[in-house]
Amino acid sequence: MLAPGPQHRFAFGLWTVGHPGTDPFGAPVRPPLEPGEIVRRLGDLGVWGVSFHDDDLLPPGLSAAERQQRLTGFRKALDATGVVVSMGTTNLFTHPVFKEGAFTANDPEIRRYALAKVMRSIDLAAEFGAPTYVFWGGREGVEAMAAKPACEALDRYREAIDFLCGYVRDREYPMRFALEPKPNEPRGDTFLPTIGHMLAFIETLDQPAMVGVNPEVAHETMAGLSFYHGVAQALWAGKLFHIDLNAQKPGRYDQDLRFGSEEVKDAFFLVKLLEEAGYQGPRHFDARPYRTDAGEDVWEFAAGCMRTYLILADKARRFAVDGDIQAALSAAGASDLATPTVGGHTREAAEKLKATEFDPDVLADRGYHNERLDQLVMELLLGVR
Ligand code: GCO
Ligand code: MN
Ligand code: MN
Repeated sequence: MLAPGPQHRFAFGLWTVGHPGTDPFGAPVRPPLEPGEIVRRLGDLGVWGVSFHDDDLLPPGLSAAERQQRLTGFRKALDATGVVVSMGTTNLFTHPVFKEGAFTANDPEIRRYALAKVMRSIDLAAEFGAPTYVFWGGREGVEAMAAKPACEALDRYREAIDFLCGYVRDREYPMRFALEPKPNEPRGDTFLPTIGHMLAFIETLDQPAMVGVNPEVAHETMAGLSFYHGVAQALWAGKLFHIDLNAQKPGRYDQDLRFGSEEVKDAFFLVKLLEEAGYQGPRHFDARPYRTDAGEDVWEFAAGCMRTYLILADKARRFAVDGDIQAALSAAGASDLATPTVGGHTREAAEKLKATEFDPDVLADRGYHNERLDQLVMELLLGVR
């Protein structure tokens, strides 16, 4: 039950297990891993999918022969393991050219360069059959507020996504886009900072149906928001195309910790939500091993992400059949929320409702027993039920 397999649709980015442990204060602590080797090791662990930035698979500056060698090695590892490419994305943040932005750079030449880089990267992702293409706006933001008119920046952001939707349609790639919000880091403020901002932005696009979101645990948590509620709204809107799973302490820099290693109750309700909603997309881990760890521990980290997910999924199944929890849910009135309030508006219904006599004091008398319910959840998670 706790052994990962392709049916679980677990996926990792090449840059996650491959992360060398650099941080703003420290040098690499782990040697680079070759993409083919990453795929083989992930395949051994029961991972279903792998994702990459253009520069992860093909670092800039390779000769034509080196490029070919890396592509062939990657392809062979995919074929040998059955691991699929579940997502592609572009590095629009490392090179100094993007220091002032990519799609929202003030310099139109840099914006055009960014679009050209993305189109080449989309071609690469399509070549490997990636059904989803992610856009994380790493450098799309600003420190000096005066330097970048915010509404024009959104115009340029929309222009870029519209142009790239047009590109994918013209090429007839079976690919959808997933936009990934983040409130800040590396920029002082990032455009489209939360799931809610992103959902509103998508509705303004030329092709809203082909664009959804790729929310990340760490990012909503950094903003002090409930990731669970953000993901629920994305699911409700039919826009959860992809998800980045990791862990994060609130109020910190983007920590990208092993899934479930912080905020366990939040992680539980997230897994419960994804499983019960029948989410079919990748369970994609965008996390990195602790900088203290090296060698084989990288694979402990990857296995840990999946094991915790599966443990929490099992807890969600127990939640559904636990008699005490179900009784506490009834006492809380949880299932009554599914009952429509009044139905659609008619003049008669409105008049009837206005004429009804309510006694708010009687209605207010009821207690909802939420303490008991929450304690039962804690005991389930702490392993005593
Ligand atoms: C981050 C982001 C990235 C993106 C990745 C894919 O905070 O660094 O989460 O890891 O997810 O670039 O677009
Ligand atoms: Mn991410
Ligand atoms: Mn992140």
